[in-house]
Amino acid sequence: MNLPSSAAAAQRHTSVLVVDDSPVQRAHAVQLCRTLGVDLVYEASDGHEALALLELLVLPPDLLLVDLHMPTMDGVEFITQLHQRDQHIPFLVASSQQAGLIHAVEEMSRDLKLPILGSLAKPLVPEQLAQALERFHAGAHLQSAHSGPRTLPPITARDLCAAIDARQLHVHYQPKVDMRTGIVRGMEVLARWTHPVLGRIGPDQFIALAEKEHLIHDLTLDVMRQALQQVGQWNAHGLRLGLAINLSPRLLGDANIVQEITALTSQHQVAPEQVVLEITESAGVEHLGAAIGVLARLRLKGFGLSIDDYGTGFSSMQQLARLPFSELKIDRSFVHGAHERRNLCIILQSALDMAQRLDLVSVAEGIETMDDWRLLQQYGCAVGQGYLIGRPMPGEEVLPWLRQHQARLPELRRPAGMAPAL
Ligand code: G
Ligand code: G
Ligand code: MN
Repeated sequence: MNLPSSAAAAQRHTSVLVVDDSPVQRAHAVQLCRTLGVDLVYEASDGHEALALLELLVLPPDLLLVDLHMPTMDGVEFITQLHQRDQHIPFLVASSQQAGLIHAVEEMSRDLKLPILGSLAKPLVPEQLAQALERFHAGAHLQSAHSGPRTLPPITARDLCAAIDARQLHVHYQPKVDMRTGIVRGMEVLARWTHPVLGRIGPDQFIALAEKEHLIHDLTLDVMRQALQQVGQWNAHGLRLGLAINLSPRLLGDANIVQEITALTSQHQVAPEQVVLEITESAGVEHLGAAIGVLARLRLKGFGLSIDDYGTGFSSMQQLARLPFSELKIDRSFVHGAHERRNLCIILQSALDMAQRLDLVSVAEGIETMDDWRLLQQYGCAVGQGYLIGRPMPGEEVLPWLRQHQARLPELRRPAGMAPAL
């Protein structure tokens, strides 16, 4: 066997715990680890046994190799339990299960910020295990292990309130483009906060706080004011870009919001038809009756209404049928990597099919690669958004970006021979 990395691995005194119920597979994994220079290999035949062993060991192993399908305690429960016990040992999933299931475990792990290194198909192949060990030694696990909750001083409602008053919140713009031509349809407005001490704080850290502490109203109006002012300026220069603004469902309980939003748009001479309100679903709708009324009135005034993050949580079919939406924005978890994942393709196709039947403009967010872009074009998605097209950027970068984007249109255009599937 020609294994150049084995010698390198050997110098590092690695210990591995193999968790697998099949004696044959386990023996194979143990043997491979030894061949690759791992100097201490432990074994367990299911999650319970592994947890018991880990309690006994004074020095935990550096790495776990975990099978998924095992009797009594399966691999998923095992890694979840480890997490609950605050044991953050990097692990590799080794499984003969179908790709969709393994992907789901990877996603769950990333979501929970577990130190997953990756997954290997069984039976294990020496080269792949060697590469995984190399990645481990290169510190690939450190990123996920340390990207967990940051231990910064907690942000308080007071900080946020002061920031809104002190105009520390500003906005970035991310393009939404036509998927047939690549031409820009509009810009989504995303709130940003630069704290004088803590630096940049992401909306994932302050939107939920704003919702909980009744600051979302003032925050949203501040964001809207800034964006409308910008769009008013662009309009004045003959550049007519649509605007997409995130609207928390919490705001839909307040009937005044319709009046406040329309007052702002007319003040900046922006037509409601130029604005799409993306209803995010970070918080549920409290008074559905009142919310439907507010949405209906906004729609009657001419605003577009988008259901954001479709496919996660609150955007159930029932809601879609009851609320007067004009756009369906498919969550990026169904978009990113779809070209290589059959399950995602199926979900995408059915979401796009439904959007078409309900006469909604379909939008895919989180497009990062040309492969995913082409796939969505083929499926007939109307509008696309994502890092492939453009990252969120400050207002002053939009004009230079637009000029550069112009040069990419031939590449982005739907190929002549490609007939949309829908
Ligand atoms: O770029 P990004 O990290 O900016 O945004 C993270 C999340 O925060 C997105 O889901 C977006 O919908 C939400 N978000 C960003 N800006 C606003 C805003 O002004 N209002 C609301 N309600 N949500 C926002
Ligand atoms: O849920 P909402 O549509 O409001 O989400 C916007 C969020 O998505 C922002 O945090 C933005 O920075 C992020 N985002 C936009 N495009 C991409 C992308 O292509 N990939 C990833 N991972 N995030 C993206
Ligand atoms: Mn959005």
